[in-house]
Amino acid sequence: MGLLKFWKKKDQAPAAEAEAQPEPRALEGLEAEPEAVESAPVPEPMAEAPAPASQAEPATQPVTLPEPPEPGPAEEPPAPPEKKKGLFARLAERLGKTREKISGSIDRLTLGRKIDDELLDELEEVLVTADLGVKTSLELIEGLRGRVRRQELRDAEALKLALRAGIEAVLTKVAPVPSRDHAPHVIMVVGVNGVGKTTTIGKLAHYFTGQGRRVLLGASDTFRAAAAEQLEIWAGRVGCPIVRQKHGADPSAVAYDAVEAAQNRGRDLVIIDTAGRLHTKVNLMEELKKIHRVLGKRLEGAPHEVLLVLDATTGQNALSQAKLFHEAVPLTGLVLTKLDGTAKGGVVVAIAEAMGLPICFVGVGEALEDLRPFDPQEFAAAIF
Ligand SMILES: Nc1nc2c(ncn2[C@@H]2O[C@H](COP(=O)(O)OP(=O)(O)O)[C@@H](O)[C@H]2O)c(=O)[nH]1
Ligand SMILES: [Mg+2]
Repeated sequence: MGLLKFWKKKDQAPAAEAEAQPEPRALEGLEAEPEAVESAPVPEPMAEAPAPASQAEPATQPVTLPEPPEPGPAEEPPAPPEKKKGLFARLAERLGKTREKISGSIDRLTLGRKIDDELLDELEEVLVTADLGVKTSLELIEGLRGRVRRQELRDAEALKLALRAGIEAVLTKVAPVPSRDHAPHVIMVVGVNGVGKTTTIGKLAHYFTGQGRRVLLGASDTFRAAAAEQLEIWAGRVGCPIVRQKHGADPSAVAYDAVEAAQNRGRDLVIIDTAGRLHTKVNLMEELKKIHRVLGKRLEGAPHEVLLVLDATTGQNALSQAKLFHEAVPLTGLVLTKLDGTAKGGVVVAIAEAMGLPICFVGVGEALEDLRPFDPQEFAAAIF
């Protein structure tokens, strides 16, 4: 059984969490200029083996933060079946723009028209503009042509159902994550600046803690000023320890120390945050490779997962990012964020098809509970 299955095992609905979120960050591309923090120490050229934390700098401080206060007695505790329904309704609601783009366009397109080849050509265009990608859209439409000619799909509803099944099939084709049996399990999280890595890590920590995992976070984005503080805020919300060093420290050393701390403290899941931008793109990729290598030195087989976080609002651009990161570190799965408030949710389908990687989680908002294990059926249902 894959880890993905494990992730999906318990579809829990955590307590609502609506406090202030970390500072919003602008989305920036890989090519972006270096961050304008003049006084910031430049990350040093990295030594192969990370120096023991005690050598040059103050020791890495694993900080155990107090458990957040238990929520008071809920006034109307929702019954479990309702809760489940509520979550689905919520996903459907968050994906409203994508649904409007795909499902709404099909309604308008088919209004008072015969469903024929010509209509299918126009439908293909709709799918492309909904960011399903040219190749995927073409394949989906070709899959429908025979049935349309045989007049099996006579109305918009039948057409949508067929398309939904096609999309589900594309999403389900994706390989499951191989199962792993070890502790701590190490997840390295990568992605361009502003896609939502740190936020996602906070949500992941919350999700896994809810599953009874003992999580520890590693703040290896030492490049962006205040990145570690941002992660620390999330750790505080979730109530899990974090390993961090000062701004500009060697990210690999932080990652190394995080795994060590997890081993010493009996934590069974380590999630490592990384930078999304360095002085150059080459630097960034080299740094990620090094973190990957150093993690493996500390613990054989680590990192067990490398999750790439992609911002769904960037549409097809996400695909080129995925390819770039995949060349640097072997990705094992994807997390798509910001599916709320974008009409480009169809990019999920394009990416799943192109990368052959599992989409492990989707982010549908900024709060702690706005991360969901990805479920192809549920997703396809939510966009139709
Ligand atoms: N609407 C929405 N915003 C998100 C989501 N995930 C992250 N964000 C926001 O995206 C911004 C950048 O997030 P951050 O975690 O700092 O990105 P990082 O640079 O990749 O670490 C923040 O304002 C987050 O609140 C999501 O699923 N939906
Ligand atoms: Mg970050």
